[in-house]
Amino acid sequence: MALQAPRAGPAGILARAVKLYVDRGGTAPSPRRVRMYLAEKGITVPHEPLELHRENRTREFRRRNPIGILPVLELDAGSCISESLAICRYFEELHPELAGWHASMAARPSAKA
Ligand SMILES: N[C@@H](CCC(=O)N[C@@H](CS)C(=O)NCC(=O)O)C(=O)O
Repeated sequence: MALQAPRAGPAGILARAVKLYVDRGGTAPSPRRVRMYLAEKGITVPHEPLELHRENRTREFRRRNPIGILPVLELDAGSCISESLAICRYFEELHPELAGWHASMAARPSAKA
């Protein structure tokens, strides 16, 4: 599923996810957590793969995340969200209707840990 028109997101902010910065190899655990979450929800976001330990440490990338780690979600409003759980929660609030964390009450606590 491609992301639809923006709606009121977390904190009532209208913003659309435009790009998810991940590691090029796809093996880093935190970016993988977000990719797995999005796959389970059926949400598609354009990915920008970066070479881990190099491209994520550039001055340009640190404008998106001052501590220079992945994943980072860039929004069309120009702001960025770092921290894999915060990114998952952003999508969860935008798309609670899609199966994911809400699919199983029993699984929910471990998914959010
Ligand atoms: N708590 C953060 C951890 C992020 C993190 O440690 N990212 C690693 C990859 S798993 C990273 O970008 N390392 C790059 C570096 O150290 O240069 C999250 O969940 O997003």
